[in-house]
Amino acid sequence: MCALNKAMTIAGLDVSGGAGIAADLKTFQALDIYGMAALTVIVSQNPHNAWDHEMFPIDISVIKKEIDTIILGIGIDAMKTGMLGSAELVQVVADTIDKYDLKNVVIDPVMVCKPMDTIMVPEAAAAIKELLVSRCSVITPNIIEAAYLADMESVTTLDEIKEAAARIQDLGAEYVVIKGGARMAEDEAIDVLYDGKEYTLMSAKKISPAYNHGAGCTYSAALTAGIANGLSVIDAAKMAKQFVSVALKESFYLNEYTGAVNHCAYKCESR
Ligand code: PXL
Repeated sequence: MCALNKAMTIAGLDVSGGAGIAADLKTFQALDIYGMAALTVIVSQNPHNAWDHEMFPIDISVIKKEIDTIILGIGIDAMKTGMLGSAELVQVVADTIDKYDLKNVVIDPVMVCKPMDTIMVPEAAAAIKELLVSRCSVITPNIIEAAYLADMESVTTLDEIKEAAARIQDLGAEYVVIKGGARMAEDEAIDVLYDGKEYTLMSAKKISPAYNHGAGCTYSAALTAGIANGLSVIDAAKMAKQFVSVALKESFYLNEYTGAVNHCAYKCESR
């Protein structure tokens, strides 16, 4: 066996295992990446109260130590962010990118969580727009997050997605991938990648997966893994689209409130 390439996620723990660092590390493993995680917040779900989500932030001083362990202690080929949860932590991530001159940085803005479509922590969202968009290689908003970042009323059609991608790229992101997904108006689930010059459309048949919890995290983790393994951003985005489409197709029941996308399905399919 040879050594694996390495990736870091700075994200929250979804205790139910479907989203956040759980999705990221499972996806890294499935794509032959050695994954490491700096934990930002614990999200637990209450089985006695309709799966109500509760958030428990980790102290910023602890998160800084986690990041140092990974970056100074080991080193990475690529990184991603997920739920950061506070403007203060967004600033720490921005400073970390600058201090270590990090490349291959994927920002998954995680401003909304299904089934809600409202921005969870407005100050953190504003900080992501101000501090992280211009520091990343790729940003991967869904259409709600894209509308926020692009300052548009709504983003649902393909033309609106392209307009939003151009506006976000203008804020300084090298590449923008807007995950059209099930929320978009078209018949297909289309992801739009924009590099400032050309649009690349990645389309999949819109399936009605049984469960889609964690799909966004899984997509951006697969993209990060592809980049960590040396793929171009465009090839990594195409592979990530495949990875998440298969994971959605093979999603499965966990309990009466939720189910999971299947992080093993892509590997099984390509065997
Ligand atoms: O899917 C968004 C998301 C990201 N990160 C964590 C979450 C969720 C949604 O529940 O819990 C930790």
